Amino acid sequence: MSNISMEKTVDDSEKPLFGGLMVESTDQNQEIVLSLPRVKYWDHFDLLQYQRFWCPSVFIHGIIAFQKHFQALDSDIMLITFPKSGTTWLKALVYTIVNRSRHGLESSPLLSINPHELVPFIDAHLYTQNQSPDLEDFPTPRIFATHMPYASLPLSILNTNCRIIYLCRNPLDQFISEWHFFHRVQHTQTTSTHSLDEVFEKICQGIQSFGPYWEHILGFWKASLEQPNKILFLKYEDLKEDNVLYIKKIADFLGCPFSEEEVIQGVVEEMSKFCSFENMKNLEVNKSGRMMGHGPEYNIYFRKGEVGDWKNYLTPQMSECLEKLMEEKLDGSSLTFKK
Ligand code: PAP
Repeated sequence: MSNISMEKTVDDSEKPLFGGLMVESTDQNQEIVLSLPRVKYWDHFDLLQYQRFWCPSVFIHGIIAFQKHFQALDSDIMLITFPKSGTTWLKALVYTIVNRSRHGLESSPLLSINPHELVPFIDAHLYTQNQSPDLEDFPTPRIFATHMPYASLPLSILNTNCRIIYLCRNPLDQFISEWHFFHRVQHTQTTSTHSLDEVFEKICQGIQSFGPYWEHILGFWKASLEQPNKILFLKYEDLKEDNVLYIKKIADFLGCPFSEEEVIQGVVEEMSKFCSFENMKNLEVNKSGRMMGHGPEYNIYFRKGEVGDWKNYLTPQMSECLEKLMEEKLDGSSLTFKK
């Protein structure tokens, strides 16, 4: 990996990309962070090789604090995704399913609050802003999100009955979605560009936020086979193909199945329409708001919402290369993706 630098300084220009203030690190954490291999990624942050994954430098202190201090409750729900695999959508769906007896769709908080605020990233938001965030006030069940790989989750998540819903996406669309996202974020802050080829080469080496992608997927896939009652493993393409079926599966998994009456009344179909790309994208809050007030604009979380958009960007050589790589890495797992 030629472009890994062992530079041991922290770049003062790193900004809290997703809004909010960053926590002060302890001397001990700072020492750990300075010893990690570092690569340049996008302009506003580097990646640090931490516990077998590439951690965005802007989140490292929040991630360490989360690992050290988070105490999961049996009733907690963790939404875990590889970035750009439909996190925003999953947050809206689970929030709506779980809170359906509190608010009907016509009075849903999602009409005026972006899913990322209702279901925060626990490491990148809560523990990045404060080493001991107050988590008491979250309504039960608490719903949190993270992009962390299975092997690096805090032990209390694994040792309690807290449930995990994992969502991933075909790697070709994931890559294109991430590339667009960082371009959009970057263009609002700097003028430099990163070519598709340049970023593609990196991801094929496993160098991307929370990558390697294949390790992330395999970690949750294997764990979900061993503990199907704890981990529900989902794919973006399946959710697109039969959203109603998967809304029911999520509700069953979380122990709040839809009643026969709800099904007859069409509650599930209504929920699916409410959380759809078209509906969410056109809500005023998602057109004009920003992550935590001054992070990325929310509209960049709603780009196209399709399966197969990679065909508009990748050459046949690139798609074949990435597909072959994923096949090799996922060999023997029986995991495949629709494209
Ligand atoms: P995150 O992991 O950084 O939070 P995430 O929400 O996973 O981001 O990624 C956004 C992707 O989900 C976008 O995909 P695209 O670039 O291929 O278009 C976005 O369009 C898609 N997305 C957001 N909301 C929905 C939705 N309600 N239904 C389907 N796709 C959605």
